[in-house]
Amino acid sequence: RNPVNLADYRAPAYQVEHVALDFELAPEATIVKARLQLRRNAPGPLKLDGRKLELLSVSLNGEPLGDNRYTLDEDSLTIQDVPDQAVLETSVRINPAANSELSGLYTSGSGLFTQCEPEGFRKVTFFPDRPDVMARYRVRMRADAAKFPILLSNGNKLSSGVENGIAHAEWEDPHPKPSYLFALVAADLVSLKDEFTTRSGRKVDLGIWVERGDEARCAHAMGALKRSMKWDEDIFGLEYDLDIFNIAAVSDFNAGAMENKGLNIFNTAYVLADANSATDMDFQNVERVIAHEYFHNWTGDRVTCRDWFQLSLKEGLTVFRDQEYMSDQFSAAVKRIADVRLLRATQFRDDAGPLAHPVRPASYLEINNFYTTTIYEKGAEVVRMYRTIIGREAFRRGMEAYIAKNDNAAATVEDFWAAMQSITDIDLKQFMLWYEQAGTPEITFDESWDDAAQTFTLTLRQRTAPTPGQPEKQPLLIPVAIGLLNQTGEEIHAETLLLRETEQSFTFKLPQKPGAVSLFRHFSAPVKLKGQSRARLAFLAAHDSDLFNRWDALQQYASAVLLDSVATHQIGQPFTLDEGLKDAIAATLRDATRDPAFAAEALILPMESLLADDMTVVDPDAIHLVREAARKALGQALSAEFHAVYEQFANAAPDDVSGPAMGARALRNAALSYLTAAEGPAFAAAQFTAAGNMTEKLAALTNLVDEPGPARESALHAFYTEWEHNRLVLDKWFSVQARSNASDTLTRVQALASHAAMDLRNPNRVRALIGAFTANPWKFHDKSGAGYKLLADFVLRLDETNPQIAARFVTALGLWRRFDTKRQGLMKAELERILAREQLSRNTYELASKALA
Ligand code: HT7
Ligand code: ZN
Repeated sequence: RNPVNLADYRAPAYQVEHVALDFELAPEATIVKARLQLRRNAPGPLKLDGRKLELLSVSLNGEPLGDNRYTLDEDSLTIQDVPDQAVLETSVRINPAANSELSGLYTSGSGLFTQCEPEGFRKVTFFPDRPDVMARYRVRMRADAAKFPILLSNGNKLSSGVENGIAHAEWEDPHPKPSYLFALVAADLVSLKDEFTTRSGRKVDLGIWVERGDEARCAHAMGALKRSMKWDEDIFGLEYDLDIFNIAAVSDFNAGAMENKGLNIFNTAYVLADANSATDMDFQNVERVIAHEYFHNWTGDRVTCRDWFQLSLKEGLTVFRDQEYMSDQFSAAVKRIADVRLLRATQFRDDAGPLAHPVRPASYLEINNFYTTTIYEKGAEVVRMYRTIIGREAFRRGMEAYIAKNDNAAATVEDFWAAMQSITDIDLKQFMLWYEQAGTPEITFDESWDDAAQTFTLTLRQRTAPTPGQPEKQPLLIPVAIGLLNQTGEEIHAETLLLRETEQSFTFKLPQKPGAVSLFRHFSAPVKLKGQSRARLAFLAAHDSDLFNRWDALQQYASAVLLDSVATHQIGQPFTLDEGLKDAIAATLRDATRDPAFAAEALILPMESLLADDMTVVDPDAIHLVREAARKALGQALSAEFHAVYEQFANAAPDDVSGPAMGARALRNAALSYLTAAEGPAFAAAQFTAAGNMTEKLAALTNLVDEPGPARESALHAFYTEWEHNRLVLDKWFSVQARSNASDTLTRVQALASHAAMDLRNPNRVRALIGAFTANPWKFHDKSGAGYKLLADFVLRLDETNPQIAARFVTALGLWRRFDTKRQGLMKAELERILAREQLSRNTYELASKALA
């Protein structure tokens, strides 16, 4: 198990200028013939990656090669003495039906699909499967026309037809691309078609390919695709560059979607949506993922990554672009709140544990383990900071420079940095540390007012705690957006400061002493700000004109008082509701009409996992009991206000998925959660029966499942009976039970693990049960250790069939050091049990061993 190191990067010995692929497709035995036109690029033998391929023949410049001319091992085919220009032809047999890893060519339902990022192409044919080898592709396919009438690949279609019951098609992609962007689909699908005309007049045929019967649920995805195409032209001047853009949906998929050139392949969960079966959140996820994959056409496909260490170059940048797109479609403040919520709940956690790694890692055992929130979400924050530091206009020019300079090439994060530096006088040298240093910086501050000089001085300090392999940290370049408010909350000054030192002071000449400072407005850097007083937080929660900080101040205030209550609970004292929290929630309800979506966010108390992050020794039981007690006490104390909001926002049409309608439903459902806590399940039961769409239905069910009894059983039964034939909705049925607070959740999850509808080959179903269960801290951390055992059992079962998915679940045990000694022992024992398994995958081995280190 040797790590791959960034420092060992070497250019490939050969470039592939052109590749012709010929597929005789059949589920159990597919023959792949490849013809590679090679050109020498650097010294060394020709090394082709290949895994689980049965080599049938190999020839060089038309001459068959005997097995004395090459070396073949489990992972590669190496040929010495290849001329500087050569044509290599190989023929291999593969078995897609036996491919349960869902990377390479695999079967899903009755179709054949590929997933090649990051290293799946090597399971299709022998090839230098690395992103800095960019080739032009021509693809021919043949398959049984009865089972596989639709044959798709990248680029433009040259021909297709049926002869003697055999379907055939030929595709050509004019753009050079790395092998990870190759895609093929052979299936019995139908399509929703549309078209888009680019701003320079290119007519693009759009197709979304799904199973028969699902066409009616593709309209939202198609709308999102067209909106994304237009937005990228308007905002970044980036236009689509082929005549066809296809999306194919597949039920069995390891991730959300894949940006293959001209043929995106999507998890059905991010394509199919109608109000009956999909929640508002699902609609937004479809919009976001469609946009994300479309935006990769330029940030990923046209400009790709030199090696996988640069993964955030495309992923961080593309997440940033999809965040901006979503922010333009809906409310910018609410979008920022949702993004920061996610960052804190996932990336900040990872950054504080044994799996912490920089945005550009220096080493990995298994690249599939590095599709993390650090690469994606922190990577997006890093891109956002460039913009905050140099300004919007300069950033846009920097993007143009980056794309112009690296078009059709494989780039590094230095190339992105250089493009940004090329258009600004601000010295960005220090900024590269954001890519190299792991960990979340902590910021503390001091303020002073000089009455005589009428100056206000703000002193900021930064510190990043040690992370694995990085004991010492250097100070980062941190943009700090601030607002100075007067005593009544009006803004008297706003500016973005650049913090470069470990400690640095900034002085402002002001007409009056400020009442409060609002720091890190719109979350201008991914840091933890410490040391704000409760009085300050309450003031900002009521007055800050930066909506993000107004929300954040309330969250920080609520965290502080709930953590106090946890401490009180631990010494056996009863819960009492903090008056300040009650007042802030009451104010939010009073103000709700102004921005219902914002109010809905502000009403959600800090998540249990977030409260846990601020405890030295996490006490999942106390955290849960206190948070529930607060919800109940608030529901009781503000009963009339919650009832009023619940009634007032009842009028959104069930199939209206506009921002205001979604905001109204979100607010109403937030109120429902307090009302259920305070008054029992009657409201939820009524909403369940009356629900006009899935958002209302699922919110009602979520409240109902917390209480064992007939109301819960009949709702779960009705939901199952209505939706048992819709896989995506059935996933919700699994999740809602795994997230439940009910006393019997553990035994129910155990039973669901062997339910007839549980399907280990389907990652969505596994995530619906096990992913949701690990996101239920109170139940997962049950002090018996049964939750840990259940997880480890799943990891070991899944590791045999789908190591990518298995390994992801190991991270749930990664924070074992944060718990009491009993839980520590139980979690550690499960990690050790996983590691003791012989023939553990590299994926699971890497994460389990790092978690224990
Ligand atoms: N770039 C894509 C990543 C992806 C992926 C990674 C590992 C295994 C399966 C996968 N499917 C897709 C998706 C994206 O970020 O756009
Ligand atoms: Zn992506």
